[in-house]
Amino acid sequence: MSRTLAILKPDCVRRNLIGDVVARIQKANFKIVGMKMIRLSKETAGEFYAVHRERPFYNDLVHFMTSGACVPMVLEKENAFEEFRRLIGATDPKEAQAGTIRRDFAESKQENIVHGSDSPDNAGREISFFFSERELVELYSEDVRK
Ligand code: 3AN
Repeated sequence: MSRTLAILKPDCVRRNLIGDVVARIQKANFKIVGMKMIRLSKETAGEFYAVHRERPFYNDLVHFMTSGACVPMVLEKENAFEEFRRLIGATDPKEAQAGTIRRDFAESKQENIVHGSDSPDNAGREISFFFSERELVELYSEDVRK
């Protein structure tokens, strides 16, 4: 079992698509072990996307990611990061395969509904960027009602 970080981006939240996207994620058998709603500051969004600092779209990306609420989630599945990248599809929704989340919901390369970590190392880094260990649910420990 491995974990990956997903972020439902401000376009997803603004367009009332949280439920639709979460349904796709659950239908694909990911287990949600962490989830919250946040509004990113310019500093936090800039730090999260620091690898893209030199790219021409960096300022617009930070502006977009701070434009409304986001929903970061920690997802668990075998081969989580690969499986999730497959479920969301290519960065550009026009290039994303039929049936992927971005193909079905996204409007542009920038406003593309959802983020997914692109390697196991980045998944680890990105999960700890948004969540402390105590915010993540232990799904497989004993039933807490007992
Ligand atoms: P992905 O999210 O598919 O891993 P990255 O990591 O290359 O894509 O890019 C991070 C984010 O930057 C994308 N999710 C998208 O919002 C934005 N982005 C990437 N490429 C472009 C582009 N050419 N024009 C505008 N925004 C872009």
